[in-house]
Amino acid sequence: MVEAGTPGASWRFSDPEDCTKEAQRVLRQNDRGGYTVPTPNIYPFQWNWDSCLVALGWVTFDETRAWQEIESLFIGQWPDGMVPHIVFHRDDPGYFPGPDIWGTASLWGDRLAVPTSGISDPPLAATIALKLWRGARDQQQAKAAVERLYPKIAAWHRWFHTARDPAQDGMVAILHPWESGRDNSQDWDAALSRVPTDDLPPFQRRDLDRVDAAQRPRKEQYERYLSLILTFRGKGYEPKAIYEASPFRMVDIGTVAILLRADRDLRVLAETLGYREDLVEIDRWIARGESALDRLWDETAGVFRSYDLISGGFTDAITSASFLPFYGGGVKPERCTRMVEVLERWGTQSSYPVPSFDPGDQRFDSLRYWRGPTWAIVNHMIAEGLTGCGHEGWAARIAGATARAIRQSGFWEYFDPITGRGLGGDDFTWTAAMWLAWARDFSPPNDSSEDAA
Ligand code: 9WN
Repeated sequence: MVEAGTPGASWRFSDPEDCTKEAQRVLRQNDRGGYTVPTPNIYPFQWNWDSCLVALGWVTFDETRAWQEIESLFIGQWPDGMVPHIVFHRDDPGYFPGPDIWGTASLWGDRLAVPTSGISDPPLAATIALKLWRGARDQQQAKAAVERLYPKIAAWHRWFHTARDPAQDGMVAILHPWESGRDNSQDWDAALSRVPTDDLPPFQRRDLDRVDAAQRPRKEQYERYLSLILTFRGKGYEPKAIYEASPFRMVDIGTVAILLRADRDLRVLAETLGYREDLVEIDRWIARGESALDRLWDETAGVFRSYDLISGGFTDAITSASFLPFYGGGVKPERCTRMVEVLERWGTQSSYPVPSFDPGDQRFDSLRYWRGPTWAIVNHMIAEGLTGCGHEGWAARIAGATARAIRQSGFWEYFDPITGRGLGGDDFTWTAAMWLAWARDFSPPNDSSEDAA
């Protein structure tokens, strides 16, 4: 069992430079040659949105390696354009559900280079590719990488806008909580309760060998995660069949916001590469995304919310993803102001914002994964979006709190937003990457005293 990091009288890293060296060490340690595992003990494969965000860490000290991180992800791309949330480059018994449960290895004959999961993840690749290209010291290398990546990323976006949006109205659906990256969020409670759990084969979770059960999803949730996989597998992962069969069909506000931003960034890539013929299709995607975002605004709560396509209503949760439209961009100023008011309230109830769930709601749980803890990657996206709409003060506050949690506790998967205690897996790649790419610039100066917080 991993001992979670507790902030003590002294910081784990009193000197930010030591923190930077350690972050680089974590990335190198978790490098498997072209891709980085999130943390070896718990997640021994390549994860999709992890890799995209981790590239932002790599680029701070190895630009070539950053491009590899994105390119290796597309080794797992399906012929229909879908980019899976896990790529199983090598087998490893340390994770459940592994490639045997997903059963995708023979699905596409020899058209699939490696086994993968059968669902996707929030699409960050276009945004990260554009960012890497803009900041590249080696412009020749960057342009060549973007030229290789562009058609693959465009095919992935096309898959989201067709397979997951049959109504063609921008309400792009996720069919499994894992596709949001926010697995056990309160956003999914009601929809998950519709997922049947009779006739499940016995299974053994591996996450609880390594992490305290109080910090992980519950058994009832794992049963439903597995049930959905087996339903999709039974239908050969055929997009129309699984869309119709899934009792879980949710418009995740996080995915909609990230996809909208990614479509805008894909448009810039297309224009810069001179692919003007693609712009009409991308503009259509952007218009649909903007209209969906508008439908997901809850005027009463003053935030965006996720939506249940089966029950036909908003979820009853306000989560950190409700703030990701800042990252998506284009939120009207009056809505930004309302959202910042909600952040203000959350900020009075948590010293390390942004908690993954409303700290004023009785269902808030400061330890349990996506039901309360704060995550560096989500904080990074929210802060970047806040800067883009003129709320630099809040952006700096979130960055400073993230830097403080890391320097006090280390590179944990997530943190208690009340105490800053590190939770989940240690030596976590994307937390180290967020330090390198962003949080370190907002860290207090070298000082070992608690007052520096
Ligand atoms: C399921 C790898 C991934 C992240 C997700 C996070 C967690 C997996 C799990 O770990 O999910 O995909 O087994 O718990 O929720 O966001 O990409 O770090």
